[in-house]
Amino acid sequence: KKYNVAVVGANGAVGEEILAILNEVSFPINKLVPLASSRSLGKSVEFGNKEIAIKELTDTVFEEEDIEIALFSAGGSVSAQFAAAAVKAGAVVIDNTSHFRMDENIPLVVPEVNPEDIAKWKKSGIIANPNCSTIQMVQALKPLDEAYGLTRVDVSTYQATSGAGKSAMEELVNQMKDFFSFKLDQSERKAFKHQIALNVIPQIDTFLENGYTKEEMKMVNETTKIMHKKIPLSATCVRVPTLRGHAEALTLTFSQDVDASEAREILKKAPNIIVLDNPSESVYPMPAISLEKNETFVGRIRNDNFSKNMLHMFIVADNLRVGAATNAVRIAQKWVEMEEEK
Ligand code: 11C
Repeated sequence: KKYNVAVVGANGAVGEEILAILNEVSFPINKLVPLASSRSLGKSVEFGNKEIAIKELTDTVFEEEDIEIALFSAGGSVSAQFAAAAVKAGAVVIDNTSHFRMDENIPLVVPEVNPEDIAKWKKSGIIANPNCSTIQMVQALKPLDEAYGLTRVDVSTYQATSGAGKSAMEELVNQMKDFFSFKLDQSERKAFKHQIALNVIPQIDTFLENGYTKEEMKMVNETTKIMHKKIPLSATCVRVPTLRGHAEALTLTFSQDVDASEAREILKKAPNIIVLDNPSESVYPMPAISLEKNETFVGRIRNDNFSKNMLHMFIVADNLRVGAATNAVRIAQKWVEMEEEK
């Protein structure tokens, strides 16, 4: 069977990746309908070798186009306004925003970790895609939790500007240009509260009363929901002046002693994980390596110097792909597989 698929926010940073991946994996598409707000009317997107005109996102378009799968990636307020119309038209919504993630009637899925939760989609018609920094982390946590029992996670992130969208990437590039013209002090600072070129900013999203940011609490709450286990987790999320690829330094505590070489072998067998771990040859994950890749890279896997039940590692993934578009398409693939098995 082939499906009528809509991509909402088709010309955004994540939307463009969704289209590229749907094409790469030869997703069974009957008709592809790129949707965006009226501001994008007259524009088109590339799909395979074809240019497809963007249609306006309205309450009626899902019904008119007979959409069966709707991938939303245009911001939480757009999902809040239009997801219900897609569900009403009979589509399954795979939502890449934070809007529905913590709703108890809506599954939050990373296919390598909790694919079984997809079956709960019927309750609401919606499946939520987690935050980018959560997805790559839980992919690495799951096999190690199964082997050793995780009791705590401490994570510091190094997140690329694309996490904040295309305009944030442009802001970094423009600030770098301005630096070389000796006018960085006059650069626009809109996407980030501070200069991002030649700087790092220990704030992603807004602060909550507990002293953590929303991004940091997403990592806590989403991990609990995806892993079906309350794992004490503390995150420090930092924006760094890269364009693509989020990096994370993880400190993991287990209920038993753990051996780094054994953990390395476990991770090598884990789905969609690539171990890059040869420090003597300076081989380890870096954002530049992750670009346009659909795997999460893990390296610097080492025992703690003082506690036998702790491991440290460094993980990197393309936030627009693994952290967003690839995960959404993998959910769609799994959904198709499950529906067709019925
Ligand atoms: C960032 N993680 O890097 C954010 C972007 O909840 O889907 C993704 C926000 C989200 O800025």
